[in-house]
Order: sequence, then structure tokens, then C-alpha cells
Amino acid sequence: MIKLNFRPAAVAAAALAAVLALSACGGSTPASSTGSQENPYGLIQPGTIRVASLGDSKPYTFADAQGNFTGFDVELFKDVAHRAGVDNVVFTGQDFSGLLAAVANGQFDVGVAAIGITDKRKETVDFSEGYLAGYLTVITTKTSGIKDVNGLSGKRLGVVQGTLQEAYAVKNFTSANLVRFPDNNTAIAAVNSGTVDAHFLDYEAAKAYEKQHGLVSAADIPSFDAPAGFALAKGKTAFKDALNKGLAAAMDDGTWKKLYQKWFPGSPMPEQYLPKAEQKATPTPSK
Ligand code: SNW
Repeated sequence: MIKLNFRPAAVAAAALAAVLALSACGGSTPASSTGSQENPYGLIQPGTIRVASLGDSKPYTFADAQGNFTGFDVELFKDVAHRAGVDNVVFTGQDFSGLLAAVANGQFDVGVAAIGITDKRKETVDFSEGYLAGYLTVITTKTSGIKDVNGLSGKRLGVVQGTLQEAYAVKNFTSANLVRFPDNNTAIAAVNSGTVDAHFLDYEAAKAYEKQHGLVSAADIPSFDAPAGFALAKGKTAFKDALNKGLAAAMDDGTWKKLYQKWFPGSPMPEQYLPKAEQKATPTPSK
């Protein structure tokens, strides 16, 4: 149904204290980023992949009623990790704004949360190949009167800090009043209470919130130039290669398609991730 058309000083002090405390124990050797025989992927804890994710980006990544992480990105990543020989995958919910930094500084092995690959983000982290490409969606209430992007003028629009939606809105929705939130749940609560007029988030998450709260979509902005990838610290070549190999295999044997249909039923499928035989004979060249 797509319509085409930080307190720095305090943080630094705390970080320094943590480093001093760690070095005082003298116990832990940092995992080498190039990897060793016992730890080829250079994981924080050999045999375990620690994933920074989001608890409220259903159906991409979310915590279910039992608190277990699930969703398209979660199931796809677990499948890819399995193909790379790792079955112990531990997901932790983070604020999106701190997620890439936490991966870059080694608190997590990987970030998995519909994270669009951009040159700007590549300054901080490396990415696997892309595995998802879609739209960014403005959602609002049935009564807000916002019918398209022009309707945002003079209105309060929520964005989650650090997202592509924030960057896009700063650049293109210059007459809207942006309100920054730490996560989607807080922003949607503000839409429902009328504190903001609309929220700008990923297409499939928008659909899930629309269904849950009777909200409506006012605009879909293509974001195909920033397909989502798995984010990892720079220089982890063996890890990255293993993830890319697993990802390609998951696409080729139809696992990607099965998960897409499970989590995004009815949504148009980006063809480039389907098994080769199912792609059109003459694919449109990518620019
Ligand atoms: O750029 C899109 C991509 O095309 C696909 O639709 C999945 O979402 C995106 O990666 C954009 N996601 C946002 C971002 O990368 C928000 C991520 C989030 O809220 N989890 O900033």
C-alpha cells in the first residue's frame, strides 16, 4: 500500500573511571580485532555474538511479551550467525542515538536494527551488505489534518535521535517543528496524547503502530539509497566476510524471502534479495 509518489565531561569521567577500574583488575585481555585461532571473528566473548538492538521497532526488532528479542532483523541475523557458526546470540536494547558508538567502541559485536548504510555512518562503523530497503513514513492521528508533507508546516513532528528520519527532516521539513525522542514508543505516546502532531519512522514500524493505535500514514519517503545492513566495528574483516557469506546464502536459498513474508506480509519485496532464479531476467541496473 505504498503511495508512490550528552553531558560530555561527566561521560568522559565515567568512561575514564571504568577504564582505570578494568586495568586495575588486570584480568581481561581485549579481543583482537583481526581474530585468533580460538576467536576468528574477534568477538568480545568467543562463541557469543553480542548484538545492540532496539526493543520497540516492531516488526524489525522488538522485545516480545516475555522480553525475548524477535522480528525480521533478529531472525535474519540469527540465521546468518548460525551459518557463520555461532548460535549463541545475545540481543540488548539500546537507544538508537548511542547504538553505533557502542558498536564502534567494542561494547557490542554488531548492531542490528534496520540501520541504513550511509557514508556518514561509515565514518564510525563498517557494514555488511544490505538486506532491506524501503520507505520512511510520517504517521499521524486521523484528526490532525496532516495529509502529506506540506501539511507538516508549522506542526510538531517527532523523530528518534540519530535516525535517517531526523537527518531527512532537518534538511527537507524545514517549516516543521522537530521534536527529538529517544525511541519510538515515547514518540508514539506523544502522538497519542497530542504533544506532537506526527512521528517520522520506518515504514513497517509505522504500519505496526497504525494498527495498534488507529493512527494513519501521511507520507512515505523512499530510502532505497540507504539499505539496512549489520553494523560492526571497523577492521573486523573475518567477521564481516562471514556475515556477508551467510547473508548471501540466506538470500539464495529463500530464507530471506520466507522471513520477509512472515514479518512484512503484503509488502512489496525488494527483488535484489530474492533467490537469483526469482529475479527478473533483465534487472534494472543500479545507477
Ligand atoms: O533506510 C531504510 C532502509 O531502506 C529500510 O527501509 C530499513 O530502514 C532504513 O534502514 C532506515 N532506518 C532508520 C535509520 O537507519 C531508523 C532505524 C530504526 O529506527 N531502527 O536511521
